[in-house]
Amino acid sequence: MLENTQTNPVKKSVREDRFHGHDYYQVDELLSPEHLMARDAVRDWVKQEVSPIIEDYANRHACPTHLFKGLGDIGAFGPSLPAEYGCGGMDEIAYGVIMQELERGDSGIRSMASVQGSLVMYPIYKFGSEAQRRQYLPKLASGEMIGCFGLTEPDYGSNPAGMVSNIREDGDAYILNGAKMWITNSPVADIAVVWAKDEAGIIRGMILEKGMKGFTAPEIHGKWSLRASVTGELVFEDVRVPKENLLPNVKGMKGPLSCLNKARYGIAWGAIGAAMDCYDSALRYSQERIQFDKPIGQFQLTQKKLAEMITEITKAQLLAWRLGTLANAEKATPAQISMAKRNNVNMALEIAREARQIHGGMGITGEYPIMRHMMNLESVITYEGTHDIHLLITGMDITGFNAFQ
Ligand code: TGC
Ligand code: FAD
Repeated sequence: MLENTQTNPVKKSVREDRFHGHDYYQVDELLSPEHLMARDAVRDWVKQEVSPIIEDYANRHACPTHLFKGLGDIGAFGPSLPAEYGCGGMDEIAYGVIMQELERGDSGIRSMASVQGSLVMYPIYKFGSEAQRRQYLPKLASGEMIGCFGLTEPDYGSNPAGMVSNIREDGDAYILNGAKMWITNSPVADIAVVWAKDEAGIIRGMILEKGMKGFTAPEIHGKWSLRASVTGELVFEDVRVPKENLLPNVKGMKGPLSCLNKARYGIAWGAIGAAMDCYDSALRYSQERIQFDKPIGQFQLTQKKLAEMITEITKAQLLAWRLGTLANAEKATPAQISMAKRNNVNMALEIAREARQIHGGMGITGEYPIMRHMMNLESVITYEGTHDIHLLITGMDITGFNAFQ
């Protein structure tokens, strides 16, 4: 008689992380030694620092903020920004594989890194003054300082151009009023990159520091998704923002949207990590779980699920890798990034659902990572542009008709 390995979900235990990567099409051959080294280093770090604690933090709806320093140490913040500001100086594929490994651990951990690197450090690097770069980037890269990005408002999510947050000039400062909603890391952030309209209605970016009078960041409680990531609001009541805190080199929606390109690119890779973790767990479970005196992996219906999963993961890997080569050549278009974000996140969510089925009842417990990934991915498919917004971006690109107007 074959032996079952099902464990008791009621027994409190730290799940052993038995993950290993999957590379059905030898995509590793397309990666450089530097990419592989970065990937493996982050994979090891996730096994040591994230896997043993993540289920507990997610259960408690608490953010493991102590990991910010470790993320800085492994170079997860701004890996493709220049080394002269304390950043990684690597290419876009290295950034991608790092996001993949972090999200393999948890989407919330990847969120910590992608907000900090793509939505806070990138705009400071791209649109900031030299003084702003020197003041903020090294501390953000090391994890000594935490940042957040305020674009979404309570009444303007998919349509951020409608935002009502505003600034008016007052001597050597701007007076900021308004509110932002759903802001990753806001309650723990030292600085916030905030987008608001000036008196002419033009969108401007600025850097706010914690402690500025009239600036608060209350936490949003009760999320059933991304429970290990902290989310909050940003509230501005006559906040006096010194003029030197304005990002001088950008005006209009292309400012925040350029940052989103970076973050969406990272998510296209990150989602592969979550999918791989679900597949890896389901494959092992199918080989170990016995029903009708056979491993369930011997049933054709289980094989169909697993074969479809690895096919979709492989397609997503190739899409991400090609997007990475285009990004390295500075040729990746926003619409190409939208396609990869939309496809890969949806793929990961579908795989999480199928993997849950393969785990049977055990799939709903914290003994396996599946349910946590699945719930996380419900946010990932919504933030950084919803699934349908990305479809409409592709639609606009191929037809030439703008469905948003
Ligand atoms: P539209 O009128 O089309 O364009 C305005 C200006 O922006 C330019 N542009 C872009 N530039 C760079 N990158 C892009 N992706 C761009 N898309 C457009 C455009 O060329 C134009 O430039 P100019 O010089 O002519 O002024 O813009 P629109 O206001 O109609 O917006 C279109 C739409 C719907 C696609 C856009 O609003 C959108 O993407 N909406 C989705 C909102 C979104 O993604 N929000 C994300 C918030 S941040 C977040 O979720 C963080 S989660 C982080 C985590 O925890 O990981
Ligand atoms: P809505 O825009 O109200 O959309 C609701 C539904 O309507 C969606 O299904 C959408 O696809 C659909 N819809 C809207 N417009 C159209 C249309 N034209 N055609 C067809 N369908 C449409 N934002 C930040 O600025 N910074 C952050 O750090 C940040 N972190 C986040 C963290 C989490 C956990 C979450 C959940 C969100 C975060 N966001 C952040 C906000 C996120 O980007 C928005 O939730 C997202 O852009 C969608 O906006 P909304 O929630 O207001 O939905």
